[in-house]
Amino acid sequence: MHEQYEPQVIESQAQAHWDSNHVFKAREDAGKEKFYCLAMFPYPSGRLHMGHVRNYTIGDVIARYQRMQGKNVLQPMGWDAFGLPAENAAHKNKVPPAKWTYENIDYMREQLKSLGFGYDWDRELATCRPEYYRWEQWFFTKLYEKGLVYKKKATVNWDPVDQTVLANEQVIDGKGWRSGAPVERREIPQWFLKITDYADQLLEDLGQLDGWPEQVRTMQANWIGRSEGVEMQFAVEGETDPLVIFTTRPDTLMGVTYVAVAPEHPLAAKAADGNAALAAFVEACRHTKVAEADMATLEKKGMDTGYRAVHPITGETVPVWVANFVLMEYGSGAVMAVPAHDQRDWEFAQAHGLPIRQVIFPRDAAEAVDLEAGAYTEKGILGESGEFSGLSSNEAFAAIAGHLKNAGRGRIKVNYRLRDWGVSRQRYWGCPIPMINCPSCGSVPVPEEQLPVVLPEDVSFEGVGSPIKQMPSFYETTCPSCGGKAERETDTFDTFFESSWYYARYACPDNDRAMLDERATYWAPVDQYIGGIEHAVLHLLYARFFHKLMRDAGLIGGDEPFKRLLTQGMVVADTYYREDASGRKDWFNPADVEVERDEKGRPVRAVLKSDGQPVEIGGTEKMSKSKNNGVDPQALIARYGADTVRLFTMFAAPPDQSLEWSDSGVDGASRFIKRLWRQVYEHVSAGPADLVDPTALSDAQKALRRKLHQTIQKVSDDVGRRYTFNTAIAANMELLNELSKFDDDSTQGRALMQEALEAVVLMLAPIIPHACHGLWQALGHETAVIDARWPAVDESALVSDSIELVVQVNGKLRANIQVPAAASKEQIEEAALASENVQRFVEDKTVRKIIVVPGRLVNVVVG
Ligand code: ANZ
Ligand code: ZN
Repeated sequence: MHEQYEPQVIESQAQAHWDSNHVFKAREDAGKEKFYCLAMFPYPSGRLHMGHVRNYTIGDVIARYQRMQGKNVLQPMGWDAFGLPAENAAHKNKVPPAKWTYENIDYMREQLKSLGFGYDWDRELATCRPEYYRWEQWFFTKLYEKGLVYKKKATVNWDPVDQTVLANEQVIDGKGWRSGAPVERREIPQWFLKITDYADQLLEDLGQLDGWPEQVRTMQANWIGRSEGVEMQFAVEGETDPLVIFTTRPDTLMGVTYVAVAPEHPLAAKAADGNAALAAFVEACRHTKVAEADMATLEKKGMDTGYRAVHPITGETVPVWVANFVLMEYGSGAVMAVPAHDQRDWEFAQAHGLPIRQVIFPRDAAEAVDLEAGAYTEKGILGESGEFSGLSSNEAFAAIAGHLKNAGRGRIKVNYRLRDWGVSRQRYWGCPIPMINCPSCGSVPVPEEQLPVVLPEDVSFEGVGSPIKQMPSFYETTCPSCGGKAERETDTFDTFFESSWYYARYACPDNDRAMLDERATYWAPVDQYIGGIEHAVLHLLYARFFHKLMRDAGLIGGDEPFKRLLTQGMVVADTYYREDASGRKDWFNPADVEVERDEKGRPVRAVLKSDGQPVEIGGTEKMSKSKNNGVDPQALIARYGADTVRLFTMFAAPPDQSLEWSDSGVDGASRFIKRLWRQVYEHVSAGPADLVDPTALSDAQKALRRKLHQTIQKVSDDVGRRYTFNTAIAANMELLNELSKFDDDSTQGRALMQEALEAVVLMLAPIIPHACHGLWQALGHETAVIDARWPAVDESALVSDSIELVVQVNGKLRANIQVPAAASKEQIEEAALASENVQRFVEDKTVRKIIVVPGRLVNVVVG
């Protein structure tokens, strides 16, 4: 063993051992309990950032721990390789997106390898490869046959100068990112997946996910947005078709004073025909479309259509308005407005002088309702509601729904906020949608034997828009159905499509005859999934949806893809900047700044290293390019080794909380590994050690062994159940401190040191696997630590056979002593008097009496 800890040497030795023995190759084995550990795969942006390092270290620690539990572990890695940045880079550097992507993958793969992550690289996949995406093309055509795929017009961002569709991120302040031209909204035909058919299951099955953070389940539930209400019809005077509305509060029906429709509603269009002012208003709404989330705070604009709607119970008529806060995509695009009890309706009524009529009254008659200030939105008791007056809101829900049903004017209905998933993107670097548009047959799926539809990779990126849209060799084809001339779809899939099923494909990435096989059923579900909270809704919802689709196609078992989910916190760091006269901020990387800190480690003053002049301190923020506060993991690996980087990221914070970057923390992690190394070095330098004989230990040895097994117990719980790797590391540090104070060269002393150091090495092996690989060998093992088992707690070492007693002299606390649990009164008295501190207070005085309170204290009375 080397005296010095040399990370570069140790790390390449350990990695060479893992590689040549294929230790991370996962094989299906029905006789062994499997554990599938997956961290969300990266987009190959060019280099790893600290967020990746943290994510993948957490995954690797869990995977290695589970392996030490004897489980059959699968930990794969791959690339979420399609997406817009590759196209942007292509424009900027004139390299085809494919080349850029593959080069990035090659570089980042080496980075991951240098961090020592235990991946089964034989299962590596990249979603931009035809071997991968052909199966999602195939699956899409199957879903089309099942009626789960359809085409409809949807709005896109259109750049009128570049004549191209823009992704949302390419629209900056309403203008195209390249042309700077104001972006228009256009309606074009696009493909949709019927995720709404699965809304109820997606909601209900959240109940199975008790291994997910509550917060994520709530976010998904809110996104799905189930609401139970009543759908009813208001006849429109002079029209044959009634207006259909959806309400969650049928109890407020007698308080309706107007009806409102969305600007896109057919009735609005009809009213606008011949009404120039209304037509202009409808047109203006189309241009200022707002996100659904902003609807509540929107200024309530609207116009009267002139139509009158007939109340389905009273037969009274109320005006029909067009209102900008009514969404065409939700319910039926029309609402019954109850300004007394709905805040949006109230604001609209206030703005347009419409009547407000209270029909819900507080249960507690003393409670005041101020309809001048806003709507009264609570449930309560009905009043001014004819035959329904006196009912509670809940009773009235049923009574009014029943009444409408009998009259043939309504029914109870469940609505979901969830919308069908639009998967068409007008981008190049994505998976081609496998459809053909035939002038006579319409949309025809590409037949199975013609798949994959391969995306040409060798393209020039001169013009704007997607190259395949200008490439007849790509889009010209014949119709599979009639044999006539036809054109391929040139849109590509939303990249969430690829990431929705990759976890399953890792089970059988080499299958060139089927999307999935029985190996997927063996490995599914993922036992532990790890990734960022930013994916709480979309990615995780789409993957859950896809799993159910694949299940229903008989391709995989189980209802859910991810059994447990860990959402890791952000990596944050201090920011530094200077502001110029125009208020523009120039951000400096923390590595280029000299910082003075207060006793709590907070920066108080900072100067730029290059010019010695002060810079402003901007606070701690998520590492990002825009704030220039990122730390490059590669530089750290080069300087300290991978184990230090891994140890720091796991020690600095629990995995689900933000991790504050600190140079001194990294130094500390490095020093700890060196200390551990030295401790083992000193121990093994003295020659081999015997096995511990628990019956032959002194009290001090027993105490240390108790500490050791208490530590194993705690760390097993921290790593295995609580996932608080930081406290697991802290417990090992504390134990190592005790060990360094334990100076005992006796046979049992050295045996105990051997037992303890082995346990520390095993407990740290998932976190700093390279150092532990070397240390395990140094401790005399023939087999590698990667094949070792997690240390077991020796329960008998935990029971203490000595107890602590307090010793008083004349009633004042003077010492604590350890005595055998079975000690006699005489032995206890003797031990108390023998204590150094007690002797100091007894001195030459006479001991008059000794009182022993068993199990608690000894009082020595002197005089
Ligand atoms: C009358 C009413 C009275 C309502 C009241 C609420 C309170 P959730 O829970 O989100 O489903 N609504 C229905 N369709 C709409 C659309 N297309 N655009 C905007 N708003 C719409 O909410 C359903 C409620 O949202 C419905 O119940 C309706 O207003 C409104 F005291 O009807 B309510
Ligand atoms: Zn045809």
